[in-house]
Amino acid sequence: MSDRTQKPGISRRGLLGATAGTAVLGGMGLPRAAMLAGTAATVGAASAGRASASVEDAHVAPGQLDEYYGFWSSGQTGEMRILGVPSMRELIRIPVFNRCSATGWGQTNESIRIHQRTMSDQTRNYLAANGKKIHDNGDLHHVHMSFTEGRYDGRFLFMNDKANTRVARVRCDIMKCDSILEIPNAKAIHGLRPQKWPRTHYVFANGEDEVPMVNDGSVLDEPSEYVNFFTAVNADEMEVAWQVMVSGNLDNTDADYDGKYAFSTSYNSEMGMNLPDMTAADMDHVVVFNIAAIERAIEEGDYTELNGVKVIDGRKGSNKDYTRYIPIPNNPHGCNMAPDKIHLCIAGKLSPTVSVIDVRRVDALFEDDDIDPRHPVVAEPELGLGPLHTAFDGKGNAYTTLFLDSQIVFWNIERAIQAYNGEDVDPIISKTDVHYQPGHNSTSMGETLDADGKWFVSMNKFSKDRFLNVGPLKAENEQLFAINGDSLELVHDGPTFAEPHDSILVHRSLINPLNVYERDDPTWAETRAQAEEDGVDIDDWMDTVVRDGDKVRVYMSSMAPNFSLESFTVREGDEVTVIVTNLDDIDDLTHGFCMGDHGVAMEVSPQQTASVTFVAAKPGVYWYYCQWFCHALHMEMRGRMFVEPKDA
Ligand code: CUK
Ligand code: CUA
Ligand code: CA
Repeated sequence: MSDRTQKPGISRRGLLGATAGTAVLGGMGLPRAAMLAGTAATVGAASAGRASASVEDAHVAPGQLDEYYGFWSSGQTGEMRILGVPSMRELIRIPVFNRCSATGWGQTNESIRIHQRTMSDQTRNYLAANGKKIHDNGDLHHVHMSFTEGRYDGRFLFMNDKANTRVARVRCDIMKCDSILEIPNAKAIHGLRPQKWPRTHYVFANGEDEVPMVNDGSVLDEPSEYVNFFTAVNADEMEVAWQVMVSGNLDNTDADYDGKYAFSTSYNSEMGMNLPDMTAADMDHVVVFNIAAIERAIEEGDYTELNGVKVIDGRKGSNKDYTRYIPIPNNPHGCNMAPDKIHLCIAGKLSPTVSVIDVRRVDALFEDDDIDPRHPVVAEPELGLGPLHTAFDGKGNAYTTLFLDSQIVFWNIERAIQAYNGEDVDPIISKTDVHYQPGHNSTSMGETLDADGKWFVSMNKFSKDRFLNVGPLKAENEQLFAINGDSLELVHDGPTFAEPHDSILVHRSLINPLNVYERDDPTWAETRAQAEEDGVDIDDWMDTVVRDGDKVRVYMSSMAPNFSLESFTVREGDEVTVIVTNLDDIDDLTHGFCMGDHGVAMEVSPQQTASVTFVAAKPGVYWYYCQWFCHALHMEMRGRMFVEPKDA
């Protein structure tokens, strides 16, 4: 252990692994041209010369690094996970909407500020009435990276919370959530996608659940008064840019490669309030959002303001150029734009079909009022039972999950178009069994112009008998396949806790996180401002206790294997804030701070400042300790808090 405290500066792997491309991409806020040059060069080099992958390629020996980062959503666990692909080793979990015992996410002042920045008064009051400051659950379905000109730019990851109607952002330089945005008006943010072209200025987010336009209790069981909202989030500011009121509900969404349109599936065009009503119609629809027309409406003032948001009426029959509705069978679900820049695949769910929309034919819907609203549909292959989502290999092929059949259909888009035009061709190349009931799937770089057709992941909702029995609640199962010629070869079963919902596979050349925080990181800007007021320099060794009425601020540093304070004293009932800076500045030397018997713990990574606040309500002696194994003398890295009785 002791050699870890010698400061190597830069690791051997860092030196060996660095290329011009990764070095350029590592910095945030670099000129776009530089980032793009880096992207094209490194991805091109990595994927050149090989069209597909094989079983042998899946073996990543101990000590070797994976070629792809997999960014995974976790469904009802509310966190993001990072896996290495193709090894499928889980590398780390990034808490976002959930509370995390290890890192203190949802408990540190820094993370609570991120949670509360855009919190509405209703939410704040609701939480306060329940003795809470934040929601500590979330339902994170979809993780997507920011784009520049149709390619991942390595800056941010965006994700939804269906449970509490939020959108969050993770910074890829530190792999931490830096923003959580509560979306007004809409309910249950489900489908989420960043704009691909020219860059991710917007993140599009679908509201799935129908509610009264003003949801204050004045309207209850009157579904005819209910509406749904499509939201464009300004991805740079993490603020709502605008919303569009739509007919029917909204499920999944994607954007084109031209920056003209976004598309959303709707399974409840009926506006039903129960299952029979939601599935009554043969046709539901895809809503097309005309971005330029909507932006013009905002400029020209054709909106109403609702809870501080500019809302445009894009409902059927509003006869404006903001939206169009394309009829699609039957409770459609997945919405996936192909990297050929032309074809959008809509999975039929209750219909055994995938409807292929040619986005070049969408213009006509806005130009010609008498046109068949299905004019953009150029193929509708029948693939099997329960099609949910489609992924792509960049070679004109598509891979669709069949939930009910527990299969992946590997099919060709061009051949599906030929069949739709009456030619005698079968678009299906092969079908592969998966275990069991797949929802999402993903391919390496598959939702970008760099789709490379090497790896395929099926995220399955059931594992059934696939693993040792662990009781009534079973693991779920994500399976990795090598895309090998005309078939998918299973190379890995990955049991996971709830739930392997969705993922993206990003070439490692695009990601280069920091090993050590930069001291001017904005995460603790407010903590720094408070320290300056208290005359404490949080960048330096600090061992100061500041009393401010019944508030006490305890400033301490950590440097393996010591805290700067071996004890401090407070009075019963004081509100105590402990601020810790980790002054160690070498890779992988994280400390923690845990206050025993107070339910308080947090991560303090190299060069990070973190703080946590609690009320010292129990007189006595309490030990605080470093809860992150850091040194041979980690167990000894502890100190005492003395809580004096109030009347002493
Ligand atoms: S939705 Cu779950 S399987 Cu929430 Cu991405 Cu399709
Ligand atoms: Cu510091 Cu363990
Ligand atoms: Ca329906």
